[in-house]
Amino acid sequence: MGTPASDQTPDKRPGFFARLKQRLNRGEGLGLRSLNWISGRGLDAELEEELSDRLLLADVGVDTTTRIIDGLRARDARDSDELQNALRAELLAILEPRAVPLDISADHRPFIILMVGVNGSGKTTTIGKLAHRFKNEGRSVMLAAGDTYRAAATEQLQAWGQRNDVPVISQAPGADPAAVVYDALEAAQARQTDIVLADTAGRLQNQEGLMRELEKVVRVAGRLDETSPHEKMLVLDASLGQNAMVQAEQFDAAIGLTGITMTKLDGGGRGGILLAIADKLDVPFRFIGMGEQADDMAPFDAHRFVDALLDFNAEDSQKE
Ligand SMILES: Nc1nc2c(ncn2[C@@H]2O[C@H](COP(=O)(O)OP(=O)(O)OP(=O)(O)O)[C@@H](O)[C@H]2O)c(=O)[nH]1
Ligand SMILES: [Mg+2]
Repeated sequence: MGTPASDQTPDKRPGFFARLKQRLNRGEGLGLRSLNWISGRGLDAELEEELSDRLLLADVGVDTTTRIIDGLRARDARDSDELQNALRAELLAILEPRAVPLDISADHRPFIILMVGVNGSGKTTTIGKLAHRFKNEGRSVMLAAGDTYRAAATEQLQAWGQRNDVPVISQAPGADPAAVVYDALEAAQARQTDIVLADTAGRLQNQEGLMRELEKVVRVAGRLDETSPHEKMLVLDASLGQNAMVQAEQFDAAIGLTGITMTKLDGGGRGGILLAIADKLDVPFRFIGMGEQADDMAPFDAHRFVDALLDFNAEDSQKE
């Protein structure tokens, strides 16, 4: 699969997925490199158990681990090469259907992207990164400061707005977030802006009142254009492991997610949580983030992600 041109970092650092591979495998990654892949050996009971343990440790979760092992058994690999290929195929079968890029359709202008997630997951930073990306693509962008709760949330968004030279629509602290988003939509329509990125306050998935507030933001965003928000993007901290799964399920149940961005893949998580979520929820991964800078993000690419996860050959992680 080709790499979109926008993936390339302008500096001398290794490419995004090469860095991801280094990050995920700096600790143990999926921990498969050290598995005893004895040549001529298929999937025997011992290897099956070891492999299950590694997958579970990497946040893949019981259900998905079981499914992967069952799938491997069915593929009946006779030696380590076949087994590694079979594993690659199993992981791709789970992730590939979820690698659906965010399509900023020209039919919707402004195209509204609502960012949701728990406190500190990386919503505001991801907005900054997306604004940077969209500007580079030549689109006009506006930010909506829908986090009216946290002190300094608006200032944080304004800093990203300044850095990317895009306007930020905000109101006084404590204002109704739905009203801020509505204001921004009106302004974006008037100015013919291509994309509105709407920030929201962090909230736990079990805070019922706050989840209802999010439903209201969604409803109000649909007043000017009933298809809006065009993207309801959950931002998930990949280092939270299985906890991220609960968040994904509950945010999806509350507002019907259309996309997920995984952040903090540099944060010590092993990346297996993406497999667990992809296996359980029919919501595509749009982007993955790995750092705090504007270009520390890339569209999700299932092949390259699986490649980074598996890292069977140490020498592979040096190239790319
Ligand atoms: N290492 C790392 N840090 C990140 C990443 N994304 C965001 N951060 C940092 O995580 C912290 C929280 O990020 P924010 O973007 O403020 O998160 P938020 O979801 O907007 O947080 P609230 O508004 O408080 O709910 C900040 O210090 C970010 O710089 C990432 O991919 N990797
Ligand atoms: Mg924020």
